[in-house]
Amino acid sequence: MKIEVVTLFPRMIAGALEFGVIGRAIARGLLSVGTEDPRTHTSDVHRTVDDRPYGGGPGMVMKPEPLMAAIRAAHARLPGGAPRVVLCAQGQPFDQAQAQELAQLPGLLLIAGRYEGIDERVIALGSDRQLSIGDYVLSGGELPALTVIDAVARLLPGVLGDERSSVEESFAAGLLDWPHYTRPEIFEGEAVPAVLLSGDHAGIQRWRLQQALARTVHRRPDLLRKAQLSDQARRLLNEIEARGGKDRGKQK
Ligand code: 4F9
Repeated sequence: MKIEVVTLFPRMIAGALEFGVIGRAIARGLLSVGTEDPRTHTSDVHRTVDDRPYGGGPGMVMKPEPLMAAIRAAHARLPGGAPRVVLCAQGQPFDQAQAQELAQLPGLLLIAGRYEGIDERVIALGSDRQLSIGDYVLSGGELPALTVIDAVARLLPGVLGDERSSVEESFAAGLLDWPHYTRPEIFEGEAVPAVLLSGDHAGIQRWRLQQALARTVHRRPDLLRKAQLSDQARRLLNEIEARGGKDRGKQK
């Protein structure tokens, strides 16, 4: 997959992608991420990329000409039909379903704004959709662009060990994760749940699913509406709801 990011801070993108699973995916050629800086598309001595808002008010707006030129230059390096996505708080919520959709594509263009925003005509003429990573205001679209890249990249074939992705897809898809433990068996007086030491594989799977369901019921009940639950998960969920939150305080 090829991704391009239009940004005034290309080193923010390149630097963050050097590490871990994603850094390795890029090194192995499973993914490439390029950048295009609108400042390189200016011709005045000050290399101006922003201007005052029509109508007045505080802050500056990204001016359209250099931004549009950068979008066109970056888009031309991608396979045909790559969507041009603006990261902004006004966009559609970005979620795992969106990540899965984007991960099917050969190319993706991400547009990260700075200042108070970008000229609305660039959104109309130079983008295909807008995505938000959450309801908070940031200093720019770079961290949201990196968030999208990370979520998409880990879905690409070969980026993760197959084992984890298949577990997530079928077993507890759309639920919060279950608790994890490693050695020592007792840490600061707290023991690992006995079932995890039992060697009873089916019992362990049941416990993990039960924990994932209970956490989701208590912390993010909104997620349950979208989750695709197996028959076993349905049964466990009914038991949890019948207990009526009795196990709420037990496991944070
Ligand atoms: C972008 C916030 C996407 C949330 C970009 C200021 C943003 C954002 N999701 N805030 N610039």
